[in-house]
Amino acid sequence: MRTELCDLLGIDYPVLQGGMAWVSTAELVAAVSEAGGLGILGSGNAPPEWLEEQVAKIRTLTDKPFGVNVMLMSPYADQIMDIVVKERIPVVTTGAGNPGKYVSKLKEIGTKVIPVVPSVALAKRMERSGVDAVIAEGGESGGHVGEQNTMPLVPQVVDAVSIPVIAAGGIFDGRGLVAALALGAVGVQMGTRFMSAEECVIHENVKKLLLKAKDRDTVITGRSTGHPVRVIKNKLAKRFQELESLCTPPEELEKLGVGKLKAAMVDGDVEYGSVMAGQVCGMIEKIQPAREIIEEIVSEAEKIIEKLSQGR
Ligand code: TUI
Repeated sequence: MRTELCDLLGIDYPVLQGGMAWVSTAELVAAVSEAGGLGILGSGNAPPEWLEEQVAKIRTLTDKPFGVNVMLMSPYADQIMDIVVKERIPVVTTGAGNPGKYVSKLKEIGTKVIPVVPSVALAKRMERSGVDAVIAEGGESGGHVGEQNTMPLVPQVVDAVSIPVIAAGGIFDGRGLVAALALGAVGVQMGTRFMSAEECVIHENVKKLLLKAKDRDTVITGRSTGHPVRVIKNKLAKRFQELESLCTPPEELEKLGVGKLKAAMVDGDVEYGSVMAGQVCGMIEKIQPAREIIEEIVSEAEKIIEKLSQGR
């Protein structure tokens, strides 16, 4: 199963692993890239030294292409981009903002630039700034979310730009991959599915929670702060909702969120930590190697395409 995305990025399958702070570290990134997808390191709010160390580790584990996700709200975003340039990272994805000011420098050194866009307007702006592709991510995804959902967003972005479009948000298996291709995307990005990978270093408590999760177990909090995030419902999410219903000032709510993603993913505090995950968490049934995840998705997609083409 090859699409133009495979040629653009030098990968075997049109499957990107979403860059997730505290979740997609060197081990997972290398495993996904070794299996023929594109592993993407989640730099979140990490300092530049952390990135250098992780990039060095990835390079000891794989020679395959990989990416770094730059979270543009990070106080270190400029320094992280400097390291990306210095290390000549093959692919950069961005989230939570407009990466326009970095594009020309990245293109100069041959890095492929692929921003996440939550709207047609930003997709068009990004195309004009010279990026290689966009990831149209719907609000079914985990973490920081836009307002549009994947099913209406992807075809509208596909119609609005001439560069390749990757679909994200709510994609879990071969059915999601085929649906994304049907909407005009050249591939998919999946985050939550890869949280169930053996190589994903998140705390056991989070993996157990994901295995138990059902379809209605996530909620979006933080709309009133301008930074809405989808998380698994727990005591922290409930507290957030209560405070938001009392019109608590955004600064106070922001304070409540500080350090909570690490508390969940690294320390395993699944009650008072921020367990960011997408709506597909209800489909997680097992922990398995990243290679098996990718092979399952691709073979399921191929079977579906064959079945559809035979009118069955
Ligand atoms: O970035 C993500 N997901 C994330 S980042 C993150 S770290 C975080 N921690 C606490 C609070 C907030 C974030 C956790 N999950 N996904 C990609 C994504 N980007 N989704 C939505 C957007 C986005 C939103 C607005 C991209 C661009 C944008 O542009 C606004 C503008 O400047 O035009």
